[in-house]
Amino acid sequence: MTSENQTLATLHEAAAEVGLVVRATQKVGALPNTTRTRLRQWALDGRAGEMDYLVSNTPLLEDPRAWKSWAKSMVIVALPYAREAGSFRGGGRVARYAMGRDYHNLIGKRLIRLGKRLRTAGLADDFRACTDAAPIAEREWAIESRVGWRGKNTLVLDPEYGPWVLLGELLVDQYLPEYRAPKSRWASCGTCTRCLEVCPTGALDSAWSIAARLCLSYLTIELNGAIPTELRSAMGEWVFGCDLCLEVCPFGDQAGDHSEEWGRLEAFDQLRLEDLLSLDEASFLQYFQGSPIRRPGRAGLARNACVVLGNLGRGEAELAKALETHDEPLVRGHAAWALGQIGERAALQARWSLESDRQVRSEIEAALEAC
Ligand code: B12
Ligand code: SF4
Ligand code: SF4
Repeated sequence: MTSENQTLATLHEAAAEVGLVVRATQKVGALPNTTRTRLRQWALDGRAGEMDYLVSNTPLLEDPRAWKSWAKSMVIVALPYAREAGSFRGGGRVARYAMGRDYHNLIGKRLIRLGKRLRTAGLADDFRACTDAAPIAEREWAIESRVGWRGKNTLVLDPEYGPWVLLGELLVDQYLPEYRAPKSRWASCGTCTRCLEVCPTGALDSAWSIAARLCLSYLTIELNGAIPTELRSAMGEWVFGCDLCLEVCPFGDQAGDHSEEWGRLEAFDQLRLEDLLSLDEASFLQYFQGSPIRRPGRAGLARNACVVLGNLGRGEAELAKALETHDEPLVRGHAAWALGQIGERAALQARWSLESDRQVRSEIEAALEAC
């Protein structure tokens, strides 16, 4: 065995020991010029919404050495997570990646263990585990290294699991031999446009590019303030994230069920959407411990639940109580909108003269006009 093959064998073995499969190793450097230009243009076009970190991180995204000057190689992993569609008890859909353990923890910890093993084997000294929350253009690197190809929904499509894979990388300070899957496993979207057609907000306004500020995943998870009124109906039943452009992708049809590995958060069987409106901070943190659902915070999740209840036309009593008593004006405002959708004038009128927050008052007025 050559020393390069020996190194790769050690790497694959170490990865298997920590529950990962190495999909590629790649030399770290600047992304190709065309990709860098697209990244910059995307930010300039205002498609990032409030995610300013994507815009300010553009130089780091273009070349990981601007972030970690010691980085020489990148090990890329991709974990399948396909599973049954998820929801809260009685409805309110949740993106499948969030139905079980938080992938940031799961992949992150495994990558750290891999890094330690590489250090012991003399293949790394410094290393950094990355998954999602790091200034790395993960899909670009996965595509560069042939882990998969770019779908029109902008996601990396894996030959086996379609869009149902989560990506992670380990940056290391030593050169590892390059390893890539053969390109023969690649396919392409061809004439398919299912994801563009199914997107309820028009976020996928052109193939291979997303207006993130319109995506339900952004609106329900990343956005801090009010959800723009004109997009609330398009949320349908989605209370956290959205999987529509993954569910329609034919490359995901044989992705299998990986729920056993990821587990299932008990809160989804215990809580109804209505219950989210009255959670206090301590119970919110307890129910969603170790879950990505914590990301929008207690108020953000209750805000989303109000919109979905309005769309489903249920939960009048809980919405009226939230309008009257919720400590967050953001939630009171969205409860007002939902009551307007359901046609509950009495609750709106009763609150209008008592409400002191200007934004909530204008939500009540708009809701009264809408009923
Ligand atoms: C910000 C972010 C979001 C944003 C923006 C999404 C996006 N598509 O960029 C929001 C909040 C909307 C989001 C949603 C989701 N996300 Co997200 N997200 C990220 C994050 C942190 C950064 C992505 C980024 O930099 N976007 C910036 C722009 C510039 O990317 P872009 O629109 O794709 O632009 C490129 C292309 O348009 C391309 N391009 C444009 N025109 C053309 C033309 C041609 C011919 C070509 C070849 C290329 C091309 O050039 C641009 C620059 O490269 C990554 C993790 C990471 N660090 O990379 C995860 C990540 C992309 N998300 C992920 C997931 C799972 C999701 C969701 C499925 C979660 C959910 N169920 O709700 C949805 C999917 C929505 C969708 N269709 O993308 C996974 C995707 C895994 C995969 N298989 O690809 C990632 C990689 C996280 C991870 N570690 O696994 N996400
Ligand atoms: S996740 Fe939903 S809202 Fe976002 S691009 Fe896909 S279909 Fe559209
Ligand atoms: S749904 Fe069709 S167009 Fe969209 S990513 Fe999948 S194969 Fe490509």
